[in-house]
Amino acid sequence: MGLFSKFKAGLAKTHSKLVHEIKRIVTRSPKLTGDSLEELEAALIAADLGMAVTQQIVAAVKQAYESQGTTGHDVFAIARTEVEKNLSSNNPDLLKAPSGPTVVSIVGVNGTGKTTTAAKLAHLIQSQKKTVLLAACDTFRAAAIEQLKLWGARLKVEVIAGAYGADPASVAHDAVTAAQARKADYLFIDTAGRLHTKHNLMQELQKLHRVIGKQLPGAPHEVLLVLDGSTGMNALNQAREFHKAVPLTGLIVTKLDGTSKGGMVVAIQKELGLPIKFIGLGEQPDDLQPFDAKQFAQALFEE
Ligand SMILES: Nc1nc2c(ncn2[C@@H]2O[C@H](COP(=O)(O)OP(=O)(O)OP(=O)(O)O)[C@@H](O)[C@H]2O)c(=O)[nH]1
Ligand SMILES: [Mg+2]
Repeated sequence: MGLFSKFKAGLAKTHSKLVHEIKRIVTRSPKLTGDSLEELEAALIAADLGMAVTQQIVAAVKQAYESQGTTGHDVFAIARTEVEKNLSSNNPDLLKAPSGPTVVSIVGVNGTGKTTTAAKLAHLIQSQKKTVLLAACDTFRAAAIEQLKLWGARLKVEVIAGAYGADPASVAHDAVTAAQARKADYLFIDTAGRLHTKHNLMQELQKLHRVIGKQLPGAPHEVLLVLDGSTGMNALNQAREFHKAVPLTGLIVTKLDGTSKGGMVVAIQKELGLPIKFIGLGEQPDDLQPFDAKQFAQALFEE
């Protein structure tokens, strides 16, 4: 499947709801009266595009109608253009350290998809013929280490792990040592789920980053926050709080395949200005896509 087909398939729920709603609105009232503009606004908000972007789209539709008279088709094109505009500053490329392993710390609240995403990233790097290691730094949740080891066995990626209850920072330290010894290109660190409101757990994460930063200057080179796409605007708060505690370099939004609120990606990028690096569109290793603004906008609003 090509990249765009994957975007389209993964975002099908959001797409079909949006397109269905917009068609219903413009078919019933092709002239887009005040009432139908309000309905358009409601449909965009329901897809979690956020107030700012929604109002931008509605204003652009209104303006187009006033200046040239608009048809249903134009609404889709206008929405696409506006969404793309809001995402255009986004740079999804993973950083590469100038020398030595690039260390990527994967953080987020419980259950957002961190472990699965770490495995998917390892798979992606492998497919680029680069070498990769995984670090099992969730030493807290039962079965978390086995979960990552299973992924490692499935993908044939080495997993550096410690014992349950071990200090995650010491496991991370071991993993960096291993990554340096193996001359690995990338090391992905799977961390335990933690609530952004739990001060001691955020300190634990700061310590982990501090320890590997001393060991390997520049590490972690990327700190990626994994957000569950179906949690809607609550994700914004999570991102703000994590960013305060451990400066983030980017975001990954998962589970977009299971929600009709995929517009939250646009709202989040607009609000936070942090790059969306990848989106998760399923549970398989291949279901992680580097974020592409143009294709994302198209996948949401293609008629
Ligand atoms: N449909 C779908 N499911 C996903 C995606 N990403 C992760 N999942 C599923 O979400 C569930 C939780 O994923 P994990 O990777 O264990 O989440 P986690 O953040 O590591 O969880 P904790 O370590 O407990 O905090 C699993 O069943 C995954 O298969 C996605 O993009 N789409
Ligand atoms: Mg996990």
